[in-house]
Amino acid sequence: MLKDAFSATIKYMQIMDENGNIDQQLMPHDLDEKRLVEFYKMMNLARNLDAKALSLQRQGKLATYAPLVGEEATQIGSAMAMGEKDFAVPSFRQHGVYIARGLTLEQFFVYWRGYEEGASIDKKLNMTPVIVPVSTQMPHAAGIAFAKKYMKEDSAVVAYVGDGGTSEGDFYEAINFAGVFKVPLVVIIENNGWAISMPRSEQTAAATLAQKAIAAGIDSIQVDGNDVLAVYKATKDAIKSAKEGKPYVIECLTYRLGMHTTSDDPAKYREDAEVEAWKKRDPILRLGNYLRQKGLWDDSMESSMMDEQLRSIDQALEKAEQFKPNPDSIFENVYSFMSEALEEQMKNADYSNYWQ
Ligand SMILES: Cc1ncc(C[n+]2csc(CCOP(=O)(O)OP(=O)(O)O)c2C)c(N)n1
Ligand SMILES: [Mg+2]
Repeated sequence: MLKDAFSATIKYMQIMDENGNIDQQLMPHDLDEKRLVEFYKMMNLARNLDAKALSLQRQGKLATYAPLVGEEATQIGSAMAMGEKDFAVPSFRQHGVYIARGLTLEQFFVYWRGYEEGASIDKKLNMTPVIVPVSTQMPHAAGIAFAKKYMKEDSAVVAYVGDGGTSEGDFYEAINFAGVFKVPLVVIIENNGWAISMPRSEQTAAATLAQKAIAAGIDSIQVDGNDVLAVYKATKDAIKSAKEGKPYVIECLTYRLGMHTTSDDPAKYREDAEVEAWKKRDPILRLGNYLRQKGLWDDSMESSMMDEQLRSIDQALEKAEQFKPNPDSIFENVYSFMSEALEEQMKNADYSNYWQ
């Protein structure tokens, strides 16, 4: 006998196409015009902040930085679908998620100027700091989700991982755990086409990254990651499902328009034509065109938004540049307690040349 033991399909969702046409049946009912304008402004703020960070890094005023440009819809659409009590576990490129969830621009700059104080995130914001080791945030996210369930909190965990990150053991372990223990975990795969110089096509032979969830027995979907409406709806639905004991994986198809980090030069390994093709699918232009067609946006609103955002970015930077950490902090937060050896070192440390 030979019969099908199991079969599955992966659905793809897009709500707003590249010409601004909306699939009305899928349009989320809770999105009014005001909210769409908020999405647009937040996506722009993320891009403006990103451009500033890149320019500061080039002036030697910021540490190595991973730009988000092109990935705004994936980050803002998912972050805006979360409630205050939900918990975000970003990786290292999700600056849009941080600011959409309330991290101040000043703290963003403090962190990327190299001060760990920037990583000490207000507990009320419910999110972990930047995590650079690829995919190591995933078991943490599954563990936090387990705690949310155990404590019976009305909260889902939304974790972010790159296309490359889905090849790591940590990714599989996390989704396997989530499936077994039915924890409220939503995984956003931010598939931006590249893992440094490794294209998605060479990353895995799997046809979609969403289908990796099937092996863990959890539901998944692939969405147009440059369509903020599709990302929003998928995340909102997934959070609801996760809270009901059904974790979820969402693969967002987007594109890294910039370099991997400021220490990378993508011209060495990818064609300009590919980048140009994706620029035509710019998530901000797409929503902007729609808002203009609907009479919800115009040139004067655009220029006052830009002025306001650039001003607030400059003001935050000014404050962040004045930040002076307490040198003792290099000894703190290494362990949950201070060991005798560390205490001794702290006592004997000489900071007299620290600020020179
Ligand atoms: C465990 C580990 N291996 C390797 C690296 C070096 N590294 C940093 S980012 C990266 C690629 C990540 O690609 P992806 O998951 O697609 O995320 P993206 O950078 O595209 O946002 C690699 C290999 C690392 N930080 N951690
Ligand atoms: Mg990637």
